Amino acid sequence: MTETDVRAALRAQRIEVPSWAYGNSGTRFKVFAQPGVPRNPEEKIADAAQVHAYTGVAPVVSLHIPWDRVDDFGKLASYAAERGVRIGTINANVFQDDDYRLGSVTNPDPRIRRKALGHLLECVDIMDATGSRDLKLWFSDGTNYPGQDDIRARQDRLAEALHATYQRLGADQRMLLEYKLFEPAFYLTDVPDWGTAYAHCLKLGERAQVVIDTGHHAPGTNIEFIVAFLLREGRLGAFDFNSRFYADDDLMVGAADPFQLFRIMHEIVRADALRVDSGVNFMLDQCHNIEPKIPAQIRSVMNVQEATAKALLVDTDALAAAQAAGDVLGANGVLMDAYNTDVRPLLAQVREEAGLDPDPMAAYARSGYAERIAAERVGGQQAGWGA
Ligand code: LRH
Ligand code: MN
Ligand code: MN
Repeated sequence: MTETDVRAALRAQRIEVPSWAYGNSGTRFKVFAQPGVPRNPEEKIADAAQVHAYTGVAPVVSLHIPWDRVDDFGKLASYAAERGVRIGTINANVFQDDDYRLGSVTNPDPRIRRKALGHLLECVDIMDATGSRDLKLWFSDGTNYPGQDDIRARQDRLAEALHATYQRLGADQRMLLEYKLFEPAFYLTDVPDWGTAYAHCLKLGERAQVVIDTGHHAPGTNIEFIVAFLLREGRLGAFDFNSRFYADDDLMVGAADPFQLFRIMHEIVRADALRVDSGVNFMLDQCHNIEPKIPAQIRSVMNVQEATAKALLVDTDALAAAQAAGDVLGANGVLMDAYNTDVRPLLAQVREEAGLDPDPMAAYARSGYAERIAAERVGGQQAGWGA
């Protein structure tokens, strides 16, 4: 790839941000309120628009329902457009209702299963109103004790709900199924891994795709293998990017393990899946419990850009030659050369060429936006957890 091609690919890259990153969040021990956090979905979108204004690559905001419920989603979409962004993925939420204690779509009680399915279908109505392509499904469903429920029956119930939801999708809409090893269920999770998600998606049809949330694996899992495999099968629909040290920490992507992020982006570039029309959606799914939220989102976007730039700089000819020759150290050296390149000057140049400040963090800090929202907004909304 020539340097011009690399710069063009970086300019064209798109990263979607989550509405919930801008609200107050925390752990089950404490939610620390921050000054100026959004009081409603409109203000979350306004904050997301700031991230796009300074990075130029984050024009899409993902919603979580009911956290972002409004009366008129068409109007919310117009509001987003006025701010220079658009509404992207709609995330369903069947994990915060007392009825879901024993599961949502896998619950042994058919009444509760119907209620959960009703919510999933309502999310597709919302997609119709916002013009969204993707419905993202993550189920907290699972059990805490061996014998608590029948593992196979729960898979049947899950398949039934997925099928009904898939049937409701419009021709241009997709269903993205997200897996997670554990939490909140501690013994069994009904969609615990990519294999389970992939098998359900295969049965549903081409517009059912797997989501990789980078924080949802056992420690030591080779995530780039999963990326490569799903890309090869045409079933990688999206990422929820974040980083983790222990479990589902939801820290800033690229903070815990920038090398892993580079390895993931290397597989993306290798499969030519960086293109906006590749079908792979690159989303952040993070919480900023102690750090200021808008700068943390800007930093996260920059971290993805840096990993991407390094992946684009891999000398693919030299890598292929070393691999073909069985040159173990040579091949590894090619990859490490790219990873160890300081790409910050290149990205600064890309931003300047796009008419942006080369330093988005400093530009945002200078803008006075943080001080303005702190003064204007009183009584900010919690992101969703424990609300
Ligand atoms: C589950 C998850 C999923 C939810 C989000 C808030 O852990 O990653 O994507 O929608 O967190
Ligand atoms: Mn997620
Ligand atoms: Mn998660």
